[in-house]
Amino acid sequence: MSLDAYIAGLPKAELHLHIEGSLEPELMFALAQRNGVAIPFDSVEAVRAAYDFSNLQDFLDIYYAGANVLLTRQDFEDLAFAYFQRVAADNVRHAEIFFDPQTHTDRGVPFGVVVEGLIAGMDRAKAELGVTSGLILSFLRHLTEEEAFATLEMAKPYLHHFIGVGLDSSEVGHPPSKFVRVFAAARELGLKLCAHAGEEGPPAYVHEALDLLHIDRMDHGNRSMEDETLIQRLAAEQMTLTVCPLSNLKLCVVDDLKDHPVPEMLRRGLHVTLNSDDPAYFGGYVNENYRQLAAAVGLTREQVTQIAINSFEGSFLSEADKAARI
Ligand code: ES4
Ligand code: ZN
Repeated sequence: MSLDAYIAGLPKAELHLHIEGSLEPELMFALAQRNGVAIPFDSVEAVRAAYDFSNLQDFLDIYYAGANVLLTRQDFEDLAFAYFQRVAADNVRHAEIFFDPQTHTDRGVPFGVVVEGLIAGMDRAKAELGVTSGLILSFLRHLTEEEAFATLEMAKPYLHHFIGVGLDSSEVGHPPSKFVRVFAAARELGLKLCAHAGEEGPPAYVHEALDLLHIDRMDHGNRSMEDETLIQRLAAEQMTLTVCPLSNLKLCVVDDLKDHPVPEMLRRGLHVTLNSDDPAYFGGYVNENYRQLAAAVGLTREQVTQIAINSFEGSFLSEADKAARI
């Protein structure tokens, strides 16, 4: 069996996925039409041609613009279900998905509309596809901690729908230290904690995510590899890293997949998982991330298997559920 076929057949969990980043151009056009929202593109091809980024901010500008077509509960349900349909074909059996409430509430879309729509899509995915999932509320780090607190307040009536909080958007200039209090408040509410760290930001931001936010899982973490003490610490703490190879390539975090840090991360005993981040924008879902990275750096079948096991181990499923599913 080829390695690609082996990857396709492996049961996997996806732990780093922004649901707004799974909005394919075809659905963007359909929702723009359904909602009477203007978008600055003539065709699906023109949208895809615009997806040429030189850094994170380049991408974020287009990603937030794309999200403008999402208005109704049905839009969010359709968005989520389309993602689950696509990844069921990749044999993703469980997904823990981020959403950015502030991207929607700041446009006047009520918090409850977003959450109820996403949950409806997740419930359908479980019933119709057998894919389980959890929802992670992510704070936009370019906004203030006060605004993050306001978002957490809006989340309180829906708390049972969330497994955790995250921290995303523009990293450089917005260190984890900015969000210490709101992360402590989220933990008090029983939520797990994730943060994007070391994607573009320096190793000092990764230290802050560990020391000040007390995260349970790290998103990206690439630049940890510049700091020997950090590498040893992440290994000792068995911290799960949700690495996103095609995202890193498209956002120029790496120049070439051949230079991707995953092989070194594995050699150093880090708990690596592979994920798609924003698959509609970065050119591939989970299996494509496994395949392209494996081909570029020469991952073995054993390494690929370990990464898939890590994806369940690093999930926020209960220990009993993990044991049943690995
Ligand atoms: C994101 Cl790749 C990435 N980094 C930070 N924030 C994000 N939000 C959506 N995708
Ligand atoms: Zn991300």
